[in-house]
Order: sequence, then C-alpha cells, then structure tokens
Amino acid sequence: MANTLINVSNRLPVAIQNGELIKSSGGLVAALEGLPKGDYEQKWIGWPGAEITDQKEQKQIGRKLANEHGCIPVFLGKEEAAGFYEGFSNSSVWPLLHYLPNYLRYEPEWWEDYQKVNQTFADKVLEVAKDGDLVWVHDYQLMLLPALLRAEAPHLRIGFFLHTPFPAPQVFRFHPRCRELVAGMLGANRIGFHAFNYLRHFSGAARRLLRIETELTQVSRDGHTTALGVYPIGINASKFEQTMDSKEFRERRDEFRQAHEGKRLVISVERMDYTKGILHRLEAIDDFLAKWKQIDNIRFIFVSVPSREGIEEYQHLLEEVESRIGQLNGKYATLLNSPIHFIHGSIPFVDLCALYALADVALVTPLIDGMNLVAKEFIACQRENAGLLILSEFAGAAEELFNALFVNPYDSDGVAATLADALGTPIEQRRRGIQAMRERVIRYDAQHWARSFIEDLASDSADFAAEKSNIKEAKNQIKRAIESEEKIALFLDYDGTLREIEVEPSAATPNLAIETLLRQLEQRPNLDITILSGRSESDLAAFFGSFSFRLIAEHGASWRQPGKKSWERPHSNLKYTWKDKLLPILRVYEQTTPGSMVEEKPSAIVWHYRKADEEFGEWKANRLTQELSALAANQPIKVRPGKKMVEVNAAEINKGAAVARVLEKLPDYGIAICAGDDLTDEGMFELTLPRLLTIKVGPGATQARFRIADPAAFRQFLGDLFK
Ligand code: GDG
Repeated sequence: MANTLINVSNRLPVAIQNGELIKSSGGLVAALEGLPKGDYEQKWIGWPGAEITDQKEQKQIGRKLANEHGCIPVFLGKEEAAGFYEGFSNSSVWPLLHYLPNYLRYEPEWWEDYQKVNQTFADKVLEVAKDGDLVWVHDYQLMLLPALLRAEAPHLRIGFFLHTPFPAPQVFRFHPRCRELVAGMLGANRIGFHAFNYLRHFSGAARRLLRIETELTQVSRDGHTTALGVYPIGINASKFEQTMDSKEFRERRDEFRQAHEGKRLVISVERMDYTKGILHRLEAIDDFLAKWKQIDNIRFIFVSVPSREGIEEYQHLLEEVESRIGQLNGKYATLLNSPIHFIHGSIPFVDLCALYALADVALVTPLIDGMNLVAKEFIACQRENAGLLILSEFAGAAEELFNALFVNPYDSDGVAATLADALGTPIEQRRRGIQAMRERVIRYDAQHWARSFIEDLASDSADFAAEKSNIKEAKNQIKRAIESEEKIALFLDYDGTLREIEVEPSAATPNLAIETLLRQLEQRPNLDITILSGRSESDLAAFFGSFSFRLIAEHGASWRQPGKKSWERPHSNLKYTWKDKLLPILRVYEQTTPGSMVEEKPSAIVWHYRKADEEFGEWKANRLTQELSALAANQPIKVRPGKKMVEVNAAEINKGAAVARVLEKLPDYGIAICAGDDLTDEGMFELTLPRLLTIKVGPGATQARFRIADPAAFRQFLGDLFK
C-alpha cells in the first residue's frame, strides 16, 4: 500500500464560504495538485477559513471535506485565529521575512495564539499520522510545528518548506521570538527554500541565534539533524498547457483582443500586498506615461486579488493604490482611453491565461518575493505570442528566468525606461529569449518541485537509518568488549563532545546530566577513563576533581593520574621561549577583533573568538593561523585552529601523543575509544594503534570512523552502553 503524504498548511485548499465548499487557487495548491497521484495517498490538514463552533456542524463539514477532498479541518476560534493569522503570522513574521521591519508589529497575546494554534495543528497531525507517513509542513504560519511534532513522534519524517524569503540573520534577529521560530523549524528532517540565499541566511541564523554549529546544508541540535535544500517552486504547467488547448481559452483571448484592439497591453497580477511593490510601480508608470505621449495606444491592466483585508496596513494600501490609480487616470486619460484598468478581485483561471497570452509586457516588480509564480505563469503562456517579462531583481524567480529584463523596483525611472525599451523591441528579438525560459518553466514545474522535495525527504530517513546503523556497528563492537570483560580505555574530550559549547567557556560547567553519566561510568569495572582537554589544570580539577579519572589538561601538557591530587608535567624539559615572541601577535588580533581574547597557559597561548562576529572572527582566525604557521616553520611549535579559537603549543604536545602514552602503560586493553569534536581531536583520530574506535561528535570533516550528531546524542550513546 502506498504511504501517505500529509500536507499541512495554514489554509486548506478548500474553503468554506457561506456554507459551501469552494476550491481555492493559490500557488501552493496548484503545486501540490500536480504531484503524481500514484506515489502517495495524500491528505491535507489545515484551517478551512471560517469559524465553526457548533460541534455537530464541525463533524458534518469534516466528513464532507474528508470524503470529497481528502482534507482534515483544524477548527480555530475567531479570536485565536485573528491573533495567530492576522497578528503574529502576517503583521509580525511576514514583514520581517520580507526585510520590512518598519511594518513589524508585535503583541505578546499574538505569540500566545501562535503557540496555541501550532499546538492544535500538532495534535491533529499526531491524530492522523502513522509510522512511515511523510508530513510536509508549509510556510511561516507553522514554524513551530516541526519541533512540536518531533517532541511527540521522534520517528516521524517531517519536511518543512518556507515559501517566503529568509532574510539575513541581522534582520530576522529583530523579531522578539526569532530563536523559538528557528528552533521550531529545526524539528524538521528537511527544510526547503526557493533560493540558495535564503538557505544560507537560515543556516547563519541557526548558528548565530542558537549558538550551534552548522554546516551549510546541515544543522544538528539535541541529537537530531536537519538537512537544508534549495527547491525553486514551479507552476502547474500541464494545467496551463491544457487550458491553452481549450476552445474556451481561444474564445476569451479573441474577446479580449477585440476589447483592447490597437493597444499595447502591460499586465500586473498579484495579491494586494505591500511586498509586491504596487505603489512603486505606479510611480514608474507615472514616469513612463509622462514621456510616452501616445496614451490611446497603451493600457495597463492590474489584477489585484484582495488579501488580508482585516489588517490595517493592507486596508491603507488598498486605499492608496485606488487613490493613486484614480489620480493617474485623471492625469493621463483621453476621451478614448483611461490608461490603467484596475480589477480588485480574482479573475477565472481561463481569463488569467488569456490575459497572460495576449499581453505585450508583464510588469512584475515586487520589492521582494520568495519566488513569484506570476512571472513563471506569464512565460508559460507565451506559446504563440512573445510578450516580454520585466522582473524585479529581488524576486526568487529572477535566479531562473535569465532572459527577463531585470529592474530594481525602487528605481522608478529605470523601470519606466525598461518598459519603453521593451515596447520598442521587435518581435523576432523577443521570441528567442522567451522560448528558452519557457522550456525551463515547463520542465521544472510544480510536479518536479514537489517530487524532488518529497524524494529527498524520504531518502533522508534512509540516511538517518544508515547513520544509525553505522553507529550501531560501533555500539556492537563496544558491547562485545564489555561482554567478554575486556579492558576498555575511554578517552573523552570535554567541550563540544560531552558538553555543548557555551559562548562563555566558564559557563560550560558539567551539568547534572553529565555528572550522572560520569558517576555511572565510574562504577563500571574494566573501564579506564581519561578526560583530555585543552582546558587548564584548574578547570579540569574544578569540573572533575571528585572523580577517579585520569585528567589531561592543556592538550597533554599537564597530567593528573587516577586517584592522585597532584599534577605532573611530563614535558617539563621543553622550553617555551617562543611564547614571548608570538604573544604580541595574538594581542594585535585581540585588540582588532571585538569580542576576542587571549588566554595564556603554561604550555600554550590561545586566541578565542567565540563572542566575535562570526564571519569576521573566522576570517581573522584564518589570517592568524596563516601568520603563525609561517613563523612556526622553524620553531618547535604547532598551530592548531580549533572551535572558535586558534591555539599555539609545543609540537610534542597533542592529544594523539597523550593517548599513545596512556595506552603504552595499558598494554592489555581490549578496545580504546576516542571521542572528540574539533581539529585538536584529529590527533587522536589519526593514530594507527590497534583496536582503536574513533568517534567524531558533530559535523565537519574528520578522520574518525564513526560520527554522532551532537553532545546530547553522544551522552545518550555512552549512557546506553554503560548502564
Ligand atoms: C507565496 C510567496 C511564492 C493571482 N491572481 C489570480 C490568480 N492568482 C494566482 C497566480 C499565482 C498565485 O495566485 C500567486 O502566487 P505568487 O507566487 O505570485 O505569490 P504569493 O501569493 O505571494 O505566494 C511567493 C509562492 O508563495 C509559492 O511558493 O512564489 O513568493 O509570496 O499562481 O496565478 N489566480 C486566478 N485568478 C486571479 O485573479 N485564478
């Protein structure tokens, strides 16, 4: 039997209007309609768009929605729906996602409603979902849902798609709940974006706001990994092709042609939304008409679908647009023509196709837009005609529609000039560029988009299983050693391995979970434990003084044997004169990199930059590593870039050498486990000693044989093994 794909979006593709079920026409609806029917049985969970309080009526509508449309309604109270939808989602998150902090409003009650509604959605999904189902959550109204689902059903495969842009982390940070929102999304196994830029910004936001390590396309947190991918949404191409083949289409197109006889047609189609740049476009049209002069032969058609009418900003926008269009028509109309034809409403699909097919130019100038399907739909309808697309460079679609005429929507002069150029371009010249784009739009359609996301999400679970089976192998090896009562040497790095990294190193003290785990390990027979870290003697003594473990501080410079209180320095013959020479260099970096600091240890000097701006800090760290490495060539030292730090210490002193030294004294060990998270731990992973089992905790390149997602997962791993 086919598995089920459960789509979850704020609105169902079917809405209740005056007791009737009406199928809605949105970008997302079209895309999912295009998904191959045979692969997955589809269910859709969402809000039906009307307040229904009567339980009997809810049941009745629920049954009808399920039987006729495969839809499962989530009923919301009027107040709560307003706080969730008009408040938090559309007055708070939407503007920021579109780089418009001036529109950002925030009320604590909205946040309450947003959490509540996301929880209501979670309850409904959990009621419906079975093992093996895929859950695909859509868009910014449901950012908390993935994490809520994961908390209850950790084995569910959850996808999340963001249909809007994701802004630079500096902008998203303005939101008072930015951390919770990012953490909510990270409950998903896979998150999809329209463009690479959005992905990069999200990855940066996760790193900066949650202080976790990320790879560009992978984020691990609390033992769970989220993959990030780019999936530019397409249009429902076959629906456009079929419509253009129909008699009705031809009739409507001919009617429109007659109605607009002798006029160049310039069209704009969109929801009435401030992100779509309507007022800026009207400025450009003013500039254009002032120069064009032949008013009788030009007509602008604006189709603006009513949107979010309960929100004040949207009401103002409509008033302003209407008034501006009135002014412009008053200013430029002749007895034969009013240049701007404005429809505040939705037109039938076939009319939309006819309009696209007939237009000379589509003027698509959002201030910013996640993708913008209108641009792609217009191109798809240029089957016979060769209309030109003027496209905002800030729409996601700009990355794909390479032969469009790109404009900056804020530059009204530029838009006006581009429009004049477009109208003057001979048809032959237009045709060439458009056909190449048309082929692309038809090939990479909504079906392709949905299929590629779903395929990746489905195989993520396989990867997850593969990763687990890989670690399972490590587990089995260790279990065998435990069962045959062999001696096990366990080498544990601390920061980033046993314990999550903190911005302030002094805050990363062992928490209760770590203490309990270590006590548990201490009780085990045949287990020889070494904690080895770059930290100082005093830190290790403070953290682990009460345990009977071997402690190795400063990457191997200082040792405390099991059961002893005193420290010894096996490399005491080493000279550290190089420190005086190199310290001034580190001081320069400290001074010129806000948020960084130098630490002096007896055997090493370290430059830390955890609190510095991330990119600046990394760039400086690379430069410092290069500078120091050049000097290290003829010195007995090693430069080690680690996590948010660059350390210089004696070449002989490293964790690999320390492990080898311990094992020399334990010739009868059955298996030696080395676990670490950063470059300073690679010394252990590179050892070629027998019966060595190496584990990297977290992302990044490594020589280690096994990998575990993060410290939480590693603690769980140890806890399970050494019960
Ligand atoms: C969000 C993101 C992203 C419009 N007027 C009529 C009509 N439409 C249809 C269009 C198109 C859809 O509505 C609008 O889609 P867009 O992509 O342009 O914009 P948003 O609504 O803001 O969508 C956006 C999208 O999600 C998908 O991920 O591209 O960036 O903001 O399909 O054709 N349809 C009919 N009559 C109309 O009058 N029938």
